[in-house]
Amino acid sequence: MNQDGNSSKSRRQIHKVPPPVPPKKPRVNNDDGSGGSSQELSSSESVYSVPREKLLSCEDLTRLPVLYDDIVVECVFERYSSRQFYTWAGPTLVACNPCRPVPQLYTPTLIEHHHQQVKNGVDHRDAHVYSVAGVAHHRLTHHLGSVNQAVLVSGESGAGKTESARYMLGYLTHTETELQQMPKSPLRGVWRDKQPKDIQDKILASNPILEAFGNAATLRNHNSSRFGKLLRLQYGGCQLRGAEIDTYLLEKTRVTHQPERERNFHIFYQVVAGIKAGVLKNLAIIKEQNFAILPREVTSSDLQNLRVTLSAFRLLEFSENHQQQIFEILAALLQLGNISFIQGDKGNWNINEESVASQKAVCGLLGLSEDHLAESLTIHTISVNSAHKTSVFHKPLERVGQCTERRDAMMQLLYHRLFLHIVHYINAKISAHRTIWSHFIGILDVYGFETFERNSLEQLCINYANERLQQAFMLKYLSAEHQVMKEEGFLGVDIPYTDNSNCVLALDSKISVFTILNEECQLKRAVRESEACERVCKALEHTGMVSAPATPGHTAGFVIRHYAGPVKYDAQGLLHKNKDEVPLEVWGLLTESSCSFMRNVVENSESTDQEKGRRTTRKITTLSKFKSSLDLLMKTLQLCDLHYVRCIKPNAGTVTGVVEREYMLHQLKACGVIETVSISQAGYPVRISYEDFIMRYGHTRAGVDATTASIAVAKSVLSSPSSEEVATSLCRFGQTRIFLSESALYKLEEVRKEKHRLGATCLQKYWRSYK
Ligand code: AD9
Ligand code: MG
Repeated sequence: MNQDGNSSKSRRQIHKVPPPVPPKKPRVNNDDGSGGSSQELSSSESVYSVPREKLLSCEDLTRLPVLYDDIVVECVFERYSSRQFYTWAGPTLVACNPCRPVPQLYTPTLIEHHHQQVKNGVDHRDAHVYSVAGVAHHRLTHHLGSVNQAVLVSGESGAGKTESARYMLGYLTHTETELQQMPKSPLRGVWRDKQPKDIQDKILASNPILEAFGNAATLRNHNSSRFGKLLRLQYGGCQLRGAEIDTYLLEKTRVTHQPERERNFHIFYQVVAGIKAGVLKNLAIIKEQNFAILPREVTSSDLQNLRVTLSAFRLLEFSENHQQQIFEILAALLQLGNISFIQGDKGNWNINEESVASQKAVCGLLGLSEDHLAESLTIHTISVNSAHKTSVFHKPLERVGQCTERRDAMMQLLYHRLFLHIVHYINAKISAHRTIWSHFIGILDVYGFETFERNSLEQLCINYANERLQQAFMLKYLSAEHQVMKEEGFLGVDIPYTDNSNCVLALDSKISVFTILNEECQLKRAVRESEACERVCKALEHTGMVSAPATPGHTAGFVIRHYAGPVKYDAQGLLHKNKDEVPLEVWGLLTESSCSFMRNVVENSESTDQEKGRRTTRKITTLSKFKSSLDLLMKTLQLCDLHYVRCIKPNAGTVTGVVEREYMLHQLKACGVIETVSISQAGYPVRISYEDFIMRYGHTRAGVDATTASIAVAKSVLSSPSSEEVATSLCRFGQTRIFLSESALYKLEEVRKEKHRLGATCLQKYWRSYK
């Protein structure tokens, strides 16, 4: 029995036998630190001969003696089975979701342990998400001129991205507190405007609020993030000064439509639970009322979570009045969802008598006139411009679907704007003034690659984001590494990798899926969505990345060959969602509200001219907005040192104790871990030009001519007694740069620091004592 009381026998039942014939020849890791060379196994050697003990103790996949896909997954699998949920793949951390609480993995003692490991520069740090946060923090505060840091957390839905991001934030805020409290800390007492603990608590409090408004229970994850998030922790003078949150693509359609057996955003259930328990009052809702937009039951944990949300609101200085105004909008949304329509004598549509109470409640809560609300939802207003005047005509909507579409558009707009308002307000409370911070550590938690039976615009955006991040990963890491190895003259290093740039081009270049779908949305005439998809297929078939759905009679759409596998996107709803139009009638209604808070929420800076009812020649589509926000994100990431946490789910249903090996392998391949393993064995993470190297470390060695940068001079710097170890095993000399391991860098930095302290004359003495 292991610590969880699970017998190893039960695990074995799902331990599948690996395929007998490997599809590729495995590489043998020569493990001598020289890196680069790879050999083929002789036919007599078995690829399955790595003993279990060796797999279990192998904390870094790049140190496996046999670098073969099945062995890599076997190693992750065996470690997972023995409760070792983290494994390195070179600099990337593979984080397997334990699918159960493991509090002993996330204690202050462990934070301290990892902090010390990073600080002491030990070469082999324990695999843990704390270590990733620790290295990012250490690089920002200690190394070679601070550089912004970003940790990219990726993986499928339910793989553990949000939890990993939360633990990293926990590490960074905890470490900060420790630093502040150290008696001799240079940071003690430097805070003027805000207390450090105060700002940390506020940053932490942003999580429960954003999760209440942006997360929902789905079939894959009971707390699924329905938006992407980049948290940037702002540092000035090595101390945490504040933070800023960027959000991406909130799944606003969930407010009105939830997939079967899934829930709406948590906050709606919290509001209803709060009303029932008498915690929330004066929201024009009676305790017994049911709501069409809440498909599943309110549970006792919703009330508990409401209390957490409320205390986070208080911590972030949302006044009682402000909170009440937010809850009023949420209550109005619940009531709006209950408004239905009935056909009148003349074929026109009216608000159903049964929902008049809801209509009254909505108007009371949002400061609207009842007639204006009814009109906006059921009547089409047409303005015709002639030479002298503009004439306005009213025409009743003909189909009930048009009325519900109006109502849904209003609800989605209102909820999305409320979400943005809350993010904006939180940012105002937690972000530091630009003059007191210079660098940041970003933690990016975005939705992983998605493929369902039916995929729509949301999946297209999400998968596009993943393609871009994967591309950044490859450009900045894989292909760059490849290039560097070649340029530096490390021959024999041939690193094959999957280049997804063709897919990205097919999605967003001049003639691409995005531009064609956007063009179709600009047309004045109504366009059939299936025809638009046919155009996409025809125009892009030659790229090999886009094709028509294979099965005849299948619903219209197109298939894209993503790096993680092909995905078929349905035509239905694609253009409608891309247009994302707010009917002018709805816009007019909301902006004429007597409630100034509501008007402010709706008319925030993100409103486009088009939404404000102004005439524009081009419509801003969902795809173009999303692409712009991603371009901005990629620009930000380009200025950062990137760190990767690849989250892996042991099984599709996130069930405790079940491990599906094939499924794990699929994820390891899809997120590039397998490729990272091949590449990482070839290089050393720290690379410095000879010029910089000599400038920084040249004067630590007496007799070195620090004005000449060359391999020979660099070698002589490293030829001191204390650096012999560095010279022989922890560095390599390329054509233009020196390649160092983390521990080599640490040793050199120590020597340098000591040199400054002791002065040049004492240096020789230091060399001896250091040894
Ligand atoms: V989604 O794309 O937002 O749907 P995530 O964010 O990848 O997804 P999340 O972090 O929410 O997944 O994790 C899903 C669930 O797995 C959590 O609610 C926990 O129950 C469980 N989990 C994930 N990571 C850990 C962990 N390190 N320790 C314990 C975990 N449980
Ligand atoms: Mg999440």
